[in-house]
Amino acid sequence: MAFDIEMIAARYSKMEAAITAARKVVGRPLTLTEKILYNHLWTGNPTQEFHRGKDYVDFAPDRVAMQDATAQMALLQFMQAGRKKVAVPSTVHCDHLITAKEESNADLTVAQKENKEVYDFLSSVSNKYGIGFWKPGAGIIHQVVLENYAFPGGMMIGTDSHTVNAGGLGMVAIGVGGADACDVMAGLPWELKWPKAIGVKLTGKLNGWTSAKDVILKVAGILTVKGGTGAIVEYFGPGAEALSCTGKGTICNMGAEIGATTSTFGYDESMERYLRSTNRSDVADLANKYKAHLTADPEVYAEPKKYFDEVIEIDLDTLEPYINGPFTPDLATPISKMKEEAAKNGWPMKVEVGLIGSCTNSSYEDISRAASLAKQVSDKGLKTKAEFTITPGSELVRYTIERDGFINTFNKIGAKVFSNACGPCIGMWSRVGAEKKEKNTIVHSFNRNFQARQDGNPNTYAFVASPEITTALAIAGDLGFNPITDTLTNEKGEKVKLDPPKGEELPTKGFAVEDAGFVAPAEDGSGVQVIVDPKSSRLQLLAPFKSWEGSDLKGLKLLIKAKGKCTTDHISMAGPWLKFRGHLDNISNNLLIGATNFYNGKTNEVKNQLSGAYGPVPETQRAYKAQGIGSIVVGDENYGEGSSREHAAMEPRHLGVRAVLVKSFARIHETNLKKQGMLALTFANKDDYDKIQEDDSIDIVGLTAFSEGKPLTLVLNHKDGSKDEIQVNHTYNAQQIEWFKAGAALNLMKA
Ligand code: MIC
Ligand code: SF4
Repeated sequence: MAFDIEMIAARYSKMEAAITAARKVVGRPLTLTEKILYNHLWTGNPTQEFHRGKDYVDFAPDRVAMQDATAQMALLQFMQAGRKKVAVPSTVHCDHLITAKEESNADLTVAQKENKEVYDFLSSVSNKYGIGFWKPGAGIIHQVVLENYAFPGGMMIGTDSHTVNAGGLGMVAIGVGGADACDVMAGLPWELKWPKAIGVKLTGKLNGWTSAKDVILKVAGILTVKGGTGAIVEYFGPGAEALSCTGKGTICNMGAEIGATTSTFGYDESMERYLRSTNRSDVADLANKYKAHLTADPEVYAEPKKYFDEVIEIDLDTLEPYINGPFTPDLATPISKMKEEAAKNGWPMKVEVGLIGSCTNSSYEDISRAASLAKQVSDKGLKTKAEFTITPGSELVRYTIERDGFINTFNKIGAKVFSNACGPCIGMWSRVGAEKKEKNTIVHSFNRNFQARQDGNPNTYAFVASPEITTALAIAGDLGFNPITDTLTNEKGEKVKLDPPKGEELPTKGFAVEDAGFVAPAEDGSGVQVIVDPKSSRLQLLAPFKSWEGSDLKGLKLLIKAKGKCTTDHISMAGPWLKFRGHLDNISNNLLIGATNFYNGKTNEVKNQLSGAYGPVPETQRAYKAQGIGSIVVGDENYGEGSSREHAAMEPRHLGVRAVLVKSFARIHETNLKKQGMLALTFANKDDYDKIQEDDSIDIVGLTAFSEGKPLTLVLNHKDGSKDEIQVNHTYNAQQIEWFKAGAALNLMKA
């Protein structure tokens, strides 16, 4: 039986009335996304139409999921809200803090020891407040959610940008910062700007070497890392129905990389099969009953251009496998062009490591298809040229693939099987030799490949591909190898070709597991004690941020003018810093250390305007803080892309940065800044970025009349005594302005 089946049944029972009312107010057929959104309004059945890209709307999500690296901050905030129990079903998943080094069991034992304090904290908070706890080794949040909690037509939020994975089971699942999760767990509404709608029509059928991953690799190439901003992507068409449920999950998962709010698919037989195979026939039966409401109205898919703001069509019959990268997930190269592109750009051709798995690509189907390639290594007398690693997405998948002999097959090609955890994907990878910073190439089936993300080495060229292509390239050890056309020379000197991968969507013998890793919370947790040691380096109770002083901000120093890509990995690095995710002061020592300083092209070296000396960003900012001087951060396009980590907003807030002024923001980061009482501003004229000088003292004018839709003015006081005045825009609504005034959204909740 599924978890929380009563909640699911209750949600389904409201669908008919909500959707009928929505059709009436909107006056036309509805997309699936619209049906789900209108069925989750905080205020109940719709009485007015909401406008895409304009209206802020309050929602009532069905559930909340948190992973350990972000749950710490989310729960530290929740503890301040003074509630007894979470208001909606919620879960915590221990997956981000396990370093991949030797192999799964050994690594897990080390992690349990090293992170004991954090795991104890998370499990006791979960126990106290009625939150389901998935212990270390249980699996990666999104895979576990897909296997246990996602349901067609539902809405959830999660403190991780890849929460969107649950779109593979027809949900609207959205990544948020911990403060948003905290609101929903405390029984408050969750606010989102009504999204725009992108439709992706899939025709044909995957074949040969192509897999679901290639769909999203291609879409990323078309839309780029910014192209999905503010939009929900809805996939449909005969090609969509022909995909497996987990393949749909892969596509939705990596939709985070195009900045999309989320992606989703209509309910179909692949979802029914997946629900039944994961022990949720009760959900499948309910979904079958309400089928018509769990997909768009037929008119929409018949004439998509009338109902979506943008429509993309992809023919799966002719889709080629793609390899995306290096350093950005949207640089898409079809496999047939890779040899040429790599040579042209000087990308290292030798593949050192192939890594499969992660939250987006570790389904039974993925693993069985990759294993069919690994099997050919001995069958054809080949030798695998690169190292090869696997990070299974969950214990359910790991146990089942072991039973079915796949782990054995991978072991035969010298693979390392890491824990069911994020591992190398998030930089928790103790890669031998990475400290030498040599130029080298790796290929993986994860979804992010920002510079230095996997192994901390800025000279690692990381490429993203399907598990099948990753395996083939690891066998060949060559980035330019195209398994569709090229041959390999085996140990006997013969030329051999790899046969296209073959696999099974779901295990014929069914899934199996001994201990999936779930710990249910106490019925009554009021007696449970949550202990935070005041001397801890890993956990720190939060002190409230100060409220706004009631005046314009004068004499802010420019902390850094960041140049080019500035993702949350640049603002608050993961990997070795993950251990401080529960300790705001300690993690603040990584503030913006990865961002490139516009004035000298260097990372972590900015001018301290008080001393004139150059030094690390966190130190420089601490010097301003010590003098009670505020500062401002300036950035480029899509600032804060990538993760949902609110540390990227809390650290600058904690250290006394007052505003972040950029050409454009990524959605989650912009909201995180607002929630923490910061000013998130954009240039009205993007060229004004060039007017910001290194020694500027900056005034923000207009705050006493801060209101929705009204730009603010910035006065740039240059060192030579001259001045520039520029206009800056913001997207704060009335409620969000109150957050700014109170010093943070949390301060209002407590008031
Ligand atoms: C990621 O893939 O970058 C992460 C680590 O899962 C993040 C969350 C985090 O920073 O903890 C995400 O995608 O939101
Ligand atoms: Fe973990 Fe990577 Fe998935 Fe993020 S993208 S949840 S780090 S496996």
